[in-house]
Amino acid sequence: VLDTLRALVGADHVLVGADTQRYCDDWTGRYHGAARAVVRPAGTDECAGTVTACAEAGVPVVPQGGNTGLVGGSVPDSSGRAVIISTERMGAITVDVLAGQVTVGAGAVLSALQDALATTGWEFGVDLGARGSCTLGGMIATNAGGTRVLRYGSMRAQVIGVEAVLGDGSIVSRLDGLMKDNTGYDLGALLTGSEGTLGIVTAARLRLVPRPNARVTVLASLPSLADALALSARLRATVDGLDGIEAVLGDGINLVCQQAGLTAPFITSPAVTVLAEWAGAGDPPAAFVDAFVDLDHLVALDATTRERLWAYRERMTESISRVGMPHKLDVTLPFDRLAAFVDALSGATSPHRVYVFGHLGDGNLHVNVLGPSADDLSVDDRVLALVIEHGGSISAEHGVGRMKAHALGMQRTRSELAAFRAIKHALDPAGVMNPGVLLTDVNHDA
Ligand code: FAD
Ligand code: 2HG
Ligand code: ZN
Repeated sequence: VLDTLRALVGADHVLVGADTQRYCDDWTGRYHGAARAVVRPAGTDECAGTVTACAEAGVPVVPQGGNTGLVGGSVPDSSGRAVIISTERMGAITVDVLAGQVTVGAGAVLSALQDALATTGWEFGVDLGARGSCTLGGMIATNAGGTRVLRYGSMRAQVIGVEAVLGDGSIVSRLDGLMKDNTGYDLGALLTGSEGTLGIVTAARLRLVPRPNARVTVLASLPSLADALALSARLRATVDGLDGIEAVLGDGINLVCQQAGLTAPFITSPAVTVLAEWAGAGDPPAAFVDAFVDLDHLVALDATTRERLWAYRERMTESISRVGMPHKLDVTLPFDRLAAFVDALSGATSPHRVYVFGHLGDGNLHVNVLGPSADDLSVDDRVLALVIEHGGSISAEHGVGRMKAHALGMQRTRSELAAFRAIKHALDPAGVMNPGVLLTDVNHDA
C-alpha cells in the first residue's frame, strides 16, 4: 500500500519512521500511537485515492488536521497499522465578500482565516484558544464550540456545505454556497461532528458574520457560582451583542497566574472569575455596563488590554499541562443543576487535584483532573456518571474521540446507537475510518 500511496502523492509526502512521531502524540500527552505512514495529499483527488487504496487493503485511516484535539481522536492506536492522512497541504482560503461566505480547504488554520478576513468587513463566528494550529476541517469534524457559541452557535451552524471523501473513497461535494437547498439529506451536517469516522472533509463552504467595530471585555470577581450563573442569565436576557461569557472557578485563577506569569487580577482571589464580552457598533448597551457596577471588575476597551484579560481564561489549558497530564472532561449541564454538579465534583474526583473552567454562558464546564495515570478510567467514569445523574452531556464540544468511546452508551440509547452504526456501515463499509474513535463496542446503560 505504501508504494501505491507514493505513486499517488509523491514520495516526499509519505512520511515513515521517526518523521511520523509528532503526528502520533496527542496535544494532552495522554495518547501515544504509532502509524505505518503519514500521507499528505495535495487535494481532494489525492485524498480520495489514498482512502480508496487504504480501504481496499483494509488499512485503518486516521484523518488529522492541527492535532489539537483533546479526546485522543486525532492519533492512531499503538498497533502501527494505521495511515494518518494529514490535511496540512490543503489550506486554501477564498473569501466571497458578496455572499458573506468563505470556501476553505480542510487544512486551513483558523488564525489564517481570521487574517484573511481582517479587511473584508466580515469575520468568522467561531473562535477558540487553539486558533494558531487548529484547522477548519478538524473543527468541522469535532463540531468545535469555543467562546462565541452563545451568539453564533457551534461549527455546525457555520457550515453551508462540505466536500468530503467518504470511507469508500467516493467524493461528495456541495460548495455552491446556496443559502436554501432542501434536496434531501444534509451530508454536511452529518459529517460535522463525525470525528473522521465517516470520511475526510476536504473543503467547506462556511458562513461569515458581520465584523463589529468595537469590543468591550470585562473581567469580574463573583462571590459564588450561583451569583455567576445569575449574572450570566441577566447578561443573556438583556444585552444585545453579547459575544461570550466565560468563567474560571476557584483556585484556577491562581494556577494561571503562577504558570503563565500573570499578575493576580483582584486583591482577593474570587470564588468565580467571570469574563464577559460585548461586540458591536459604538458603545455597549447600558444593560452590559450596569451588570458590573456593584462588582469588583476590570474593563478592556483596546486590543492589548483585551488580550491581557482573556489570558486569565484562555491560558488555563497550557497552565494545567505545565503541572501534569490532565484527564480532560468536557461536559455540559442544565443551568439549574450546574452548581449542584460542581458541589459533588470533589467527592467524585478525590483525592486528585481538579481545575474547573469553561464557557459559562453555554453551561459548558471543562473539568481537568490531575493525578490518575493515562489509562486509569475510574475518575473519568465517576465524573461522567455524575454528569448523567445531573442531566448533562458527557461531551459538550470536544467530541467523544478515543477517550469517551467506551462511555457513549451512558448517554445514547440503543436505537440511537443502532442508527449510528447503520450510518457508519453505509458510508464506511470497510470500517477503516478512524477505528476506536466515537463508535466502539460500547457497554449499553441508557
Ligand atoms: P485534530 O486534532 O487534528 O482532529 C480532531 C478530530 O477530527 C479527530 O478525530 C480527527 O480524526 C478529525 N479530523 C481532523 N481533520 C479532519 C478532516 N479534515 N476530516 C475528517 N476528520 C478530521 N475545542 C473546542 O471545541 N472549543 C474550545 O474552546 C477549544 N479550545 C482549545 C484550546 C486549546 C489550547 C487546545 C489545545 C484545544 C482546544 N480545543 C477546543 C480543541 C481542538 O482545538 C478542537 O477540537 C479543534 O476542532 C481540533 O481541530 P484540529 O484541526 O486540531 O483537529
Ligand atoms: C477551552 O475552552 C478549551 O479553553 C480547552 O475547550 C479546555 O483544556 C480544556 O479542558
Ligand atoms: Zn472549551
